[in-house]
Amino acid sequence: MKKISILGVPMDLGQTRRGVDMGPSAIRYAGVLNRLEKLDYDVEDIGDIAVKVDNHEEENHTVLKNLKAIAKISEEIALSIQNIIENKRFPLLFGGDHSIAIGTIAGISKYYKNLGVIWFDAHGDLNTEETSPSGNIHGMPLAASMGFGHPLLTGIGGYSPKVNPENVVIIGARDLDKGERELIKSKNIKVFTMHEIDRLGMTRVMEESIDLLKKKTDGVHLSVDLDALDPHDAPGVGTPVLGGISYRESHLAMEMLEETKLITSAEFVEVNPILDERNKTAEVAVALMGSLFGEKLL
Ligand code: 5AB
Ligand code: MN
Ligand code: MN
Ligand code: MN
Repeated sequence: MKKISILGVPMDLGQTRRGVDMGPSAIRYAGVLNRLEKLDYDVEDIGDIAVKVDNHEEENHTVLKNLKAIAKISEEIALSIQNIIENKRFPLLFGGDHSIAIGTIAGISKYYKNLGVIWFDAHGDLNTEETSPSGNIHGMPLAASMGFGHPLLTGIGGYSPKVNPENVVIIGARDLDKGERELIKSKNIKVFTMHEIDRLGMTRVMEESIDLLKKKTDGVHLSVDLDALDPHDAPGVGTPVLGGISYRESHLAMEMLEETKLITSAEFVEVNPILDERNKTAEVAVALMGSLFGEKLL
């Protein structure tokens, strides 16, 4: 597909650090449009989804912060995505915090019988209301997409689940909560932690991931949380964890995905320019998009 539609979601309600709502601007400022147009794509930027919270509407008998606002915005994301797909364009989203993935996947999954998901992240994002140590919904989108969690989050788009746990691959994990480990084991979710990346190398990790998803899925969504990378390479994130994926390893991963043409939608999330060093993390995100869409070194 040679047509891309960019959608920004300046969401910061899924966590408590200020600034991640400026992620879409930072990524645009880092030159994403130019970069993709140079690769001969027809790129359309449809702007940002409005993010608002009405504190009177939120209930205090749930630990889930900003639950109603996030559910409402997720429905809007899902509708925008459907529009993009119906126009036969590739949906490319800029976050915002990772809670936006609930809406993204809800919109995308309608068009695929057997959607796969590749989740680059230091975290599992597999918490539910019961297991979350923080109440922050950006730690829950992958669980919600598989049908685990609060009905207001799992039911976006009017159906659940969106993704079969067998079609999910997590890459880069190094900070998993107890409840997340239990869900990984009980649902048999494929996780390449930093240990496997160190041990097997990114080449083999990507070969195995691609192999697994190619066989049984009819579309694959790529969700990149910039905190998957090592904080030295991507410092502008709200929940950095030492010992992450290197700049080159992350590029290799994108290059291998590009070679296989496996990816049918993508999002880049958790870029927080206030915590960043001179827009470095947004620039890394844009460089990764370059590789994902076919930039070559030679
Ligand atoms: B991110 C934590 N597991 O649930 C939680 O950045 C962190 O989207 C979640 O991966 C990090 O609060 C969410 C401790
Ligand atoms: Mn993360
Ligand atoms: Mn995440
Ligand atoms: Mn984070």
